[in-house]
Amino acid sequence: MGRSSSGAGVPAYRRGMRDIPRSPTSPAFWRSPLRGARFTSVLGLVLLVGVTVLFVTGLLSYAAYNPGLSPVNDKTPDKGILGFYLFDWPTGPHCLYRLTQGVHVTLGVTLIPVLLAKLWSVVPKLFVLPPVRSVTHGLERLSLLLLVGGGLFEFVTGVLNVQLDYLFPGSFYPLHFYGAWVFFSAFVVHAVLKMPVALRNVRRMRAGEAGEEGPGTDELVAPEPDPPSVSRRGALWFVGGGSALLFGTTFGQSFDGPLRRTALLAPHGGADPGPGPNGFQINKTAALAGVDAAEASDEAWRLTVTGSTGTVRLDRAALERLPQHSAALPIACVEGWSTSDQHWRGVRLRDLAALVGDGDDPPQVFVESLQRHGAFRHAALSAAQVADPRALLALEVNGEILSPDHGHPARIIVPAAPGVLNTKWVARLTFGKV
Ligand SMILES: Nc1nc2c(c(=O)[nH]1)N[C@H]1C(S)=C(S)[C@@H](COP(=O)(O)O)O[C@H]1N2
Ligand SMILES: [Mo]
Repeated sequence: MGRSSSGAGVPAYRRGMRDIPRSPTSPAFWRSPLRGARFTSVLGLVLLVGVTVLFVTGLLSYAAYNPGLSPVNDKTPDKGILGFYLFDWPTGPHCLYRLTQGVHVTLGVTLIPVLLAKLWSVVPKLFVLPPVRSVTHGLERLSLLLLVGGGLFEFVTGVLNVQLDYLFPGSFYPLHFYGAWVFFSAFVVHAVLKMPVALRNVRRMRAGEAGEEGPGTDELVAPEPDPPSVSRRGALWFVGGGSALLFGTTFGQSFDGPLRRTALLAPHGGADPGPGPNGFQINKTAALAGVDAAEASDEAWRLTVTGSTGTVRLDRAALERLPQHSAALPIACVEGWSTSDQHWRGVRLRDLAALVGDGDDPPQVFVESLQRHGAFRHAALSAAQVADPRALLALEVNGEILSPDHGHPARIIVPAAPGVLNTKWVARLTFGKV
């Protein structure tokens, strides 16, 4: 091992007093005394738990979009057997999506330092020669390619989507969805192969055993390490500190008020919502969505409702004459941010279904906004969502008329659903369609 393995013809340069091979394919090129199976094992076990939670909450998020109501909500029509697990997203508990998606995004951000440290800890293996020693070795390396590539892809697309406000509105869902399956499949193979060793390493470490860690037994350990500037334990604390910092500047996005201001890394939406009853997070302002103020005025606006017995058109006064109901529900965005419960007031979706002959066993509904361009101006709600007594076409929030940015004259609000289904500036409801 060591210098001799740099091989003939590999140039060496001098750093301090020692010759260091210039080629990363030589084990002696890697000098950090931190690398070793134990360091890698601790990070690996953290990721085992964390990535599994990310995968499950991610699949849940996909189910929450009502992908069965294709093609309106489903952006992944070719999902095939990957959709085997899908189920009808429930309408309770009312903060369900706030919880699952808050965990998904905040945990994903928090795990970034762990992922990077884990990759750094095994990077010498990438350069091992010969690249393929046998068929099994080749297959193992191929699975690592999917693992590392898939993992980086999922983290990068996730962060871009959160930070850059739906960077790829149409294609993010299929990309992140298929990527998740590739990544997680490779992850399961890797975990099954490595978990016994990782657990043994961590147990030994906790028992304080010196063990026989060294160049001979542990291929991650540098054969000729530089003198340590920080202990392994110190390095793990450093990674944990990075995660704690990201967590501390992200989790506030799931709350209102002063806590939200601690969410320095969270996206802040299209506008400062300001104070007052309408003063909670805004995803896209009326101006950004290109909603015409004249069209959305109480005088001009009409709601068109279609169902089995035909179509009715209602103006605001007619809607206000229908029974008004209240529901305390949050907005919970796929980007991970959410609000606390807001007090919405308006007409029940099932009462609107009853106006057009669909009151007894309300079917799903296709919702269309005044908005003419851009994503999220349509949504499909399931029959269970229409039937829920808390599902409203809201006219007011927190005791005040909806502001233009929150969807005046009327918006959908549904318990436990992702924010993207809570269509603003609603113009048309078609029951039984989709
Ligand atoms: N017409 C329309 N409705 C919409 C959207 C939109 O872009 N256009 N964005 C949706 C998304 S992604 C979210 S998270 C919520 C946010 O609601 P808020 O801006 O009132 O907080 O509105 C939803 N309703
Ligand atoms: Mo959203």
